[in-house]
Amino acid sequence: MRLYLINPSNPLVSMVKVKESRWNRYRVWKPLSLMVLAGLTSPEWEISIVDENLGAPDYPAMPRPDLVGITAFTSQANRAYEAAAHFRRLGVPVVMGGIHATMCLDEVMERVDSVVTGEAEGIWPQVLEDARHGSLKRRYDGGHARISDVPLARHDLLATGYAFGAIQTTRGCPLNCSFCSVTAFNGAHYRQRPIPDVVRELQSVREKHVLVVDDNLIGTRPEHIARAKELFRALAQANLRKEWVAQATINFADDEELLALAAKAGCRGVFIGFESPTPEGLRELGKKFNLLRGRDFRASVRRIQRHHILVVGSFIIGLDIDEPGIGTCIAEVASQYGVDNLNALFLTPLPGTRLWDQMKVEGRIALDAFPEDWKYYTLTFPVARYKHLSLDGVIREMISCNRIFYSMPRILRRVCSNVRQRRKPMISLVGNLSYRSNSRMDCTAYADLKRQRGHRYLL
Ligand code: B12
Ligand code: SF4
Repeated sequence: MRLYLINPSNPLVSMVKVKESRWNRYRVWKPLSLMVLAGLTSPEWEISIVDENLGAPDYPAMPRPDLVGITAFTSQANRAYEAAAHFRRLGVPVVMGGIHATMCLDEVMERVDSVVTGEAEGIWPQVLEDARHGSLKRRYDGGHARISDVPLARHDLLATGYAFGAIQTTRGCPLNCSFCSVTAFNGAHYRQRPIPDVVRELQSVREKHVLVVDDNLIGTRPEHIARAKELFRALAQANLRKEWVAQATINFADDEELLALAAKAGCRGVFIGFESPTPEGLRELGKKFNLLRGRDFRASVRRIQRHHILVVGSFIIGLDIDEPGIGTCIAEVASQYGVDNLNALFLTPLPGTRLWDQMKVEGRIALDAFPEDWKYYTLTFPVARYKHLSLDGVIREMISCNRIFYSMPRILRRVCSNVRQRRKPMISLVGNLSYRSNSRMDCTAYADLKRQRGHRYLL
């Protein structure tokens, strides 16, 4: 029995973009979901993982599979449907799962044979069994998996050539910010994988550099932090010589022992959502965690960096309180905080979030010719009507934010400080140049967007 597991291409991260800028090599990441599915698949299936981001596959020249499984973030949905249509024309059953299939069930059901919502661990073996007997159901619901059921992902199945490997150590997030789909999809209950499983899996990752995909590596409560420390101790003891980057909330900075252990375990960078430079903005987004009284973001960033860990700060442009000048304000605040990279994104209503419900009711989703328009849901396009910013206005804010933060003098200043503090100056330089080059390419993309969809922003 032959199974293809497909990660559809996305213009944001595909190799096409890598040809435009070689820095983009560092933005093509492994589709961990498919490696996990492969880990759940019994040996009678011969599995090929096809990552279309590595280049367009020649499906007609490939042997006919017995089953196709497709994953997709919302921004990949269109290409997912094209791939599904190709295999369905050949009479091959197609199953789709992942975040988009879960949040847009009806749309996906019209385009594939079977949909799996939620996490796959509890249901995938059943799907395969049904497929083997030619009795696939139209819909399966995996819900939230028991964390001990998460298998070791099949890292051996993907080609080399990626800059980073990938691993997951926890699922879920209790914070439920208005713009984020994680709590809606993975639940508010924070689930941590057994530490021996994580260590064993990391041993099987081929790459030296690894992305820990957890939404919040350390969690929020004392028992979460205690477990994170235990994990870091185990990783250090296993001496795997991996260097990794992860996502965490700002409380990562509050515990010196945690930081020291993380660094010892190989942590070299952390991605932190600051989201908005003002308390009003944080309240609007429901990011209450960042509102802790007395929190000094600059001091927090410095504490993390003292452990030779790079900090990437993420901010969102287009909030209801954002007015002209927000782009400059974010660039200045991010520089004041001292982050090594700034990742500025447009406020985007993703299906399944509270923000989606609110904007839909208010008639503010401008790009809503679905499924075609999903390709713009990369957070790098303004897809909504913003309260105080027109289409041109919000684009101007994004451009000025990136121009200021990624000006050559500021990049050089940051890299010099990385050299002084012995904090991976080469990685910092590559990161800064990659963001700079992409923000330049984005300007062309905005011009195309305005030409093709500009009229849709007028109320
Ligand atoms: C790692 C990650 C990335 C990596 C991508 C790596 C990759 N190629 O997969 C990078 C950094 C590149 C990335 C980029 C983006 N990401 Co991202 N990312 C994540 C993150 C943190 C973890 C994903 C992951 O690997 N999880 C671990 C695996 C095991 O879980 P899983 O993918 O959910 O898979 C399970 C189930 O969904 C299911 N399943 C999945 N696929 C399939 C397929 C079949 C057939 C079946 C049966 C089951 C099934 O089974 C799996 C096992 O239980 C998630 C948050 C999250 N918790 O999911 C956000 C998340 C997926 N990203 C998100 C977004 C918005 C993006 C971007 C569009 C924007 C951005 N700038 O961040 C870009 C664009 C990417 C693109 N390709 O278009 C949103 C997606 C929301 C949505 N509706 O699409 C999420 C949910 C975060 C959020 N804040 O809401 N991302
Ligand atoms: S943005 Fe981060 S902290 Fe907020 S719900 Fe999503 S994963 Fe949790």
